[in-house]
Amino acid sequence: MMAKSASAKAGKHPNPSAVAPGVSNNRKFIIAAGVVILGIGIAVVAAMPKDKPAEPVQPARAEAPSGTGLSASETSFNFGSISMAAGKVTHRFRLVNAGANPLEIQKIYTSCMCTTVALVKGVRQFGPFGMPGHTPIPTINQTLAPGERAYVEVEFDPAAHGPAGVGPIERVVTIENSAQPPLQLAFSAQVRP
Ligand SMILES: [Cu+2]
Repeated sequence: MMAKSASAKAGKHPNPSAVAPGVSNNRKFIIAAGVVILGIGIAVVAAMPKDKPAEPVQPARAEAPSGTGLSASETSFNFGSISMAAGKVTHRFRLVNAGANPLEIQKIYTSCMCTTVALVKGVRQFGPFGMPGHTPIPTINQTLAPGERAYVEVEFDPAAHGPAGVGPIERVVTIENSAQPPLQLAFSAQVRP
C-alpha cells in the first residue's frame, strides 16, 4: 500500500528506492520556494513603512476638529491674480462655534498693515482692525453660542506696499478666543501692477 501510493506521487519511478530522492527534491523545492516567497513578503513589508511617515503631515493645519470650539469654513483662501490698479479686495471666512459651550472671540488682528479684518456677527460689525503695533487692537469679547455663526471679513489693499508689493503675497488673520489657541486664517494672492 505504502509503496503504491509513493510510486503514484513520484510518477514514472516504479522502484520505491528511486522515489525517495524525488520526494526529497520536491521538499527542497517547496522549502526553497517558501523561503523566496517569505523573502518577497519581508521585502514588501519592509518597503511599506517608508511611504507611511509622510501622511501625518496632513492634519497639522489650524482647523479645529469638528465638534470642538471655534471652527472656520476654510483656513486659507487664494485671491488668485489681482491688480493694484483695481484696488482693495475682500473675502469672508465663515466661523461657527462647533463646541458644546459658549465661547468668546476676544481679539482679531492681521499680520500686516495692508490688511484689515472685521468681525460680522448678525447685523453688528466689530472693526476693521489692523496689525498690532500699527493700530490699537481692542478687546471685543463677543460671545458665540453653540452652533452660532459669525463672519470674519478680510480686506487686503494690494497697493499698500507700493511698487514693492508686486508678486506673491501671503497674510494671516488671527482670532484670539476663549475655546482654544488663537485660530489663524491665511490668504494669498499674486499681485500685479
Ligand atoms: Cu502688507
